[in-house]
Amino acid sequence: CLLRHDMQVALREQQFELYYQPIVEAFSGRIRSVEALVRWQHPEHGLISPAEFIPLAEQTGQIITLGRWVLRHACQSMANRLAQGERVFPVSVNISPLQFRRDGFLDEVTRILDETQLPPELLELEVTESILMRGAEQAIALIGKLRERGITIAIDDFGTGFSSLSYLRDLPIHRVKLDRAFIQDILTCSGNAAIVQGIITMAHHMNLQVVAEGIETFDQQRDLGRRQCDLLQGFLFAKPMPLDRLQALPDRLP
Ligand code: G
Ligand code: G
Ligand code: MN
Ligand code: NA
Repeated sequence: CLLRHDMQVALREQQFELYYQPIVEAFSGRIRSVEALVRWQHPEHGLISPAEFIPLAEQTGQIITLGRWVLRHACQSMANRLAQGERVFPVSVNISPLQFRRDGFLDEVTRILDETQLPPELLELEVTESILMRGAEQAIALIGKLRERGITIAIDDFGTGFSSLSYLRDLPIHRVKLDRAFIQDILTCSGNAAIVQGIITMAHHMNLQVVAEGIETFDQQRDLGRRQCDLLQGFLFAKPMPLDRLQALPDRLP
């Protein structure tokens, strides 16, 4: 498989890089954290989207090596900036279900935090509810241990899976991220607006924060603000960008 080989080369020759997208407080626009999003700068095919190569990496198992690189690189980059006295944000890293379920994931995270000296409070992990599909009890226990270490845990793409909502009650997470599919037409689709409002109300009753993804317009921002959504992310505030460009952003967006 060509891509499998290409990915091996890419890992060795550092063709991957991380972009970061700000996540802002809904009522103030203040940057509260950043999500790390991997990019592949392929020497022949140019920039390849993770939407293409993450599923492939999951099929070949290379997501384990790539995921470890992403986690280490995100932690190291933030820790370096901290050491240099620069402005830092908690960094949110996407974790594939394969990576999460693999034996030794907790040790791997612990080792990376040790080696990079990143304070655990500056690390957030984004997992999807699919981690519950096989071995929900194990997943819940692991999330509890990560949380005990001081790491923040978010459920990504919330509302798009097929799990029962009652699992939220048993998961020791900090926040949920509303999928952009619900946000896209929130102003015109009363069904999606009702789902979003229901999730926000339910999450707050469980002391969870809610992040809305894919905010592209001021009207969406205002609407989510009125619905008491806590945090917002989307092109309205900033697109994913290299770390050095984050430094140039004002405290408040847009
Ligand atoms: O950045 P972009 O919107 O193109 O990302 C497309 C998809 O790839 C999203 O679903 C995002 O969660 C996923 N993705 C981006 N970076 C990573 C990563 O480092 N690890 C994993 N597992 N998924 C990622
Ligand atoms: O699955 P996940 O939530 O990790 O995916 C994040 C992806 O969403 C990234 O690839 C990012 O580029 C994309 N994204 C972020 N903000 C917006 C937005 O406002 N509009 C659209 N269309 N995509 C966005
Ligand atoms: Mn994500
Ligand atoms: Na998402």
